Amino acid sequence: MAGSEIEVLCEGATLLHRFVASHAPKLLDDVAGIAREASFRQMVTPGGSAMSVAMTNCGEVGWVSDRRGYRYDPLDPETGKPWPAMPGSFRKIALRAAEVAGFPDFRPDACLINRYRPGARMGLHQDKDEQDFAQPIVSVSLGLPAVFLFGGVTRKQRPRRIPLENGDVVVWGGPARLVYHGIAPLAEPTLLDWYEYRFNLTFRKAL
Ligand code: MD6
Ligand code: FE
Repeated sequence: MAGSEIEVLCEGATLLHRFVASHAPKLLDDVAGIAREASFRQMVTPGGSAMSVAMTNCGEVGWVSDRRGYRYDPLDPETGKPWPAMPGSFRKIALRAAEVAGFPDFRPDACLINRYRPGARMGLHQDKDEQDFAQPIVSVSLGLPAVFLFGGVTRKQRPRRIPLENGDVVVWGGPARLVYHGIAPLAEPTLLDWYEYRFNLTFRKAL
């Protein structure tokens, strides 16, 4: 985590290049452990269509979507059981990244885990299901590369296209907390890619 390049995307949003690249195998192993208890599933939007991204969660609460809307739920609706605990490795990295980016008091209680196959995408959205917008969001990219779409606080602003690689961490908060963002359809892997999927860990203080 030492010496990685820091790029300010806008006031409040920071990209820490390759910040956790050396920890990727351990983090992916922890993802596999979580998925054994709470499997990846394609959730349904309130509009009724299945999302192309498969999701699971760890932590005190998990982000879920269904016909009724978006919410944080302490129980996995598929099993009726609490979400797996947030691994120490996850928490440590999230706190360290937040601190480096200028948010020393981050207290994440939720970690959404997204899994993208080639072709999967996430449309432009704001993260606004959390109670306290004073807390930042820490977002860790693992596996296949992706293009992050990074817009403005209104939907009208045309998004910038920011390449994200294995081990990159984006931290945003403050004036950037409600910026519109998304992920462009994931490209097919090339012969030089090691991974089959992109995983994204999104740490938040939800409650
Ligand atoms: C993703 N990320 O990277 C989707 N949201 O797979 C997000 O939606 C996101 O990266 C809030 C803050 C950072 C993010
Ligand atoms: Fe988001």
